[in-house]
Amino acid sequence: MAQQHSLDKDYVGFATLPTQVHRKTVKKGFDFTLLVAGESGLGKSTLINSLFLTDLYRERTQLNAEERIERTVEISRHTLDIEEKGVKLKLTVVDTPGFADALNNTDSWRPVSDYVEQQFEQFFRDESGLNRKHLLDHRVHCCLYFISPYGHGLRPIDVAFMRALHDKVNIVPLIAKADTMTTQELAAFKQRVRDEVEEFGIKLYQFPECDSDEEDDVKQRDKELKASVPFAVVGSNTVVDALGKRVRGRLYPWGIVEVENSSHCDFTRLRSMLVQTHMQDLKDVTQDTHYENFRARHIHGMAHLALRSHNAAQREGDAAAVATDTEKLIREKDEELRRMQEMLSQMQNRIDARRADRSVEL
Ligand SMILES: Nc1nc2c(ncn2[C@@H]2O[C@H](COP(=O)(O)OP(=O)(O)OP(=O)(O)O)[C@@H](O)[C@H]2O)c(=O)[nH]1
Ligand SMILES: [Mg+2]
Repeated sequence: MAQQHSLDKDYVGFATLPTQVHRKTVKKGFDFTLLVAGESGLGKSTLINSLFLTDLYRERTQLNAEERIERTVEISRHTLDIEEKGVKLKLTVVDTPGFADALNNTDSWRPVSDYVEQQFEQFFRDESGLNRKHLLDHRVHCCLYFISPYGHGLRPIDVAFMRALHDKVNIVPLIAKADTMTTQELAAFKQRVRDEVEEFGIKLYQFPECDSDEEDDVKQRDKELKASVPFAVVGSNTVVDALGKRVRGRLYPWGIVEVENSSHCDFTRLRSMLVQTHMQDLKDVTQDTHYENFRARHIHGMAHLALRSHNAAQREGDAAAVATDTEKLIREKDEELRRMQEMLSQMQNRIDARRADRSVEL
């Protein structure tokens, strides 16, 4: 498969983005923000590095066990400018190291949820401000949520996290370290996760329907993609030798698990979904659904707050507050009137001066 071949080589595949959107955007470049979340040690950083063929965490030092237990949720943002076939992509990866590894995990999702909200707030402020031309958009377009392969499906923390975030961000669930399961175990695990997602009313990112006029192989790939959810992934930053071929993989005494082999895991399906086929849709859903919901909530919240303080001022007979408002309004109107009068008298002076000039000439 030509596309598979290109994925196995030296680039990640976002050069197809121009076909996803209008050419004008190509010049400006694309931006995309991905957030990874899940328990510590599930391979989030490793997978991100594998996805974009880069080492985002070169300077990172390993924490000892004691620090891990005491650490709470931390959030870090890495921005990466990558260029492929003349197409620029500004990729931002938001990592949540240590998620759920503290002893008390109640509300572990809150910092991530707050982070997502803050990005909306920032965008809302910038969008309605004067600096619209240089708008920085850090809104999270996709959240890759890592599910531990060691449990029996979703754990309460997974359910709580996804339910808390599903109205704010596109959630794409992943089964971490899929190399720790056999093919049958993996299939059963995936089914259990799908059932539990349904049972707990979790709203995952919905892949759009494939156009009916698409070619058969596109339809087939789309079907496979949807059937792969939750994506089983394997990450590795080492290149190993597989029958004379250098591949990104994990070397075991009994053989090699190849990260980019679609019969070993869903890594390539996930990557091509993110960068080749669904990046624009993830951004559209973020803008049209999640951001619009935020805006509505935010504006409603602001109006509610204003109304409440107004009512409170009135109810408590706090005439002073109302009077201050009225006074302020009168002062503003006065000022406006004064400026207009000034302008008028200047105009009158100019007209008078011109008339005087003309009568001298005559
Ligand atoms: N078996 C297996 N091990 C993996 C995989 N991905 C990463 N690892 C290993 O798991 C360990 C933790 O990987 P990280 O990428 O640091 O995990 P993380 O989720 O970023 O952890 P925190 O940053 O602490 O939240 C490392 O020793 C990796 O080599 C995988 O797919 N399979
Ligand atoms: Mg990490």
